[in-house]
Amino acid sequence: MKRYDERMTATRLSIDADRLYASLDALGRIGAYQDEHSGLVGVRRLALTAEDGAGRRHVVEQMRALGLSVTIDRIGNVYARREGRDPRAKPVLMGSHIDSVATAGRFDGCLGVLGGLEVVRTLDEAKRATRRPIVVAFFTEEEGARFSTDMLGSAVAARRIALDKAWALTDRAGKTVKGELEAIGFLGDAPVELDPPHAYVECHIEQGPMLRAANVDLGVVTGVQAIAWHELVITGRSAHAGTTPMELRRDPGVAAARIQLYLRAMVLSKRYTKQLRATVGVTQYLPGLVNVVPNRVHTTVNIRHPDDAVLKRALDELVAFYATIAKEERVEVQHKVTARTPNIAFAPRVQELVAKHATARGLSQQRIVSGAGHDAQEMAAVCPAGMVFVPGEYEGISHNPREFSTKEQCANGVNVMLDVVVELAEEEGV
Ligand code: HGY
Ligand code: MN
Ligand code: MN
Repeated sequence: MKRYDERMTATRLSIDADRLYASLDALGRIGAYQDEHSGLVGVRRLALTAEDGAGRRHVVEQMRALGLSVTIDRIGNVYARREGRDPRAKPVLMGSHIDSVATAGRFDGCLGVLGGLEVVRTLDEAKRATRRPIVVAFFTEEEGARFSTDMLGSAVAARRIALDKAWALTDRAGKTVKGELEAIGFLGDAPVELDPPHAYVECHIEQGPMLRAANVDLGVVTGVQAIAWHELVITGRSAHAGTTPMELRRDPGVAAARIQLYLRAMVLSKRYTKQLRATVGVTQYLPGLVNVVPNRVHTTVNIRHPDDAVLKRALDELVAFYATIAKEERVEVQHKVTARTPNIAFAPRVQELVAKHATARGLSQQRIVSGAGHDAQEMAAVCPAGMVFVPGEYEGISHNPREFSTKEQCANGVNVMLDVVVELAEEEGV
């Protein structure tokens, strides 16, 4: 009996890069919008909107056309199963997300889902059965851009977030996750608790500059950094912009500005190894009028660090500063933690498989920690999980219509995912 590696090299399959790229374009046309800043065509498929519903139906149609059995669970996660020689064996799962931020490109998340379908197509064309079933999944609201917490669907599947809590989350218009799942026809009836798969592999764009700058073909992802999201409501007192002396003001806008500058000082300080990344992405002044001192400010803080213990220290300092600001500016600062995940490490075994198959394909590679959150970090709680990163052009910009990876970059990543999945799907055991 030939060793796996010999057999594998002999029959190394490769995906159809044109077909993969065309499928990314086709999905990217659903929810396409003309970006007013860049003039580029971007993607806007916020979770559980009509556009997300259309994107979901488009992908489910492809899953069914491939003869996969499709299951939709109660948080709207979709799993498409290709049977294996041993239907009782735990499946190998590939997946990601197809919901997007409001100013997205066509690669973020979609590469992992459509890449998974391309792996299935390639195996089918080669009449290549695998011992284990293979499942391609997409998870609900990975971005957190509408319902305020990221990796929602995969966190429910991995039991980190309870279903009823997830269902009750609301967007800014007060619409609930459950109501919006129903509205787009994806409130499934399958249980959300995922039976732990044999392993999970996700191919995703890096969304940053490192791999392209190092001129390597792909990233072997070692883990994901620690993440915390806060939503703040800062309440002061509205007043006339002209007649109110500065010393009488209780201006939440000044408080919000001081918080943003304080974050900058924390990032630059040595206390956090200069690896802290802090972003204020949303600031809304109310009533938002040129001649009125605001009475309320809604703002968000997104803060991350490779080491959760360091992030914890930073969060303690930040929350203490909220209290200082409240006192000094005589405002009320309420903050809610809307997302909080520790840094995680991916399974060394899966990392080694990614590295081995990249080498076997003659692809250059480097280890990299993910700065972005991913569904894979939730799957890592229930099974050996890993990621293949694909470089991006234009300094790897993402969450922006300029997001771009070449056909070859995408094909390299999905081919390595194919190799890793096929090897995992032949592994013995339950
Ligand atoms: O925000 C993130 O890290 C991811 O893109 N959801
Ligand atoms: Mn993503
Ligand atoms: Mn994203």
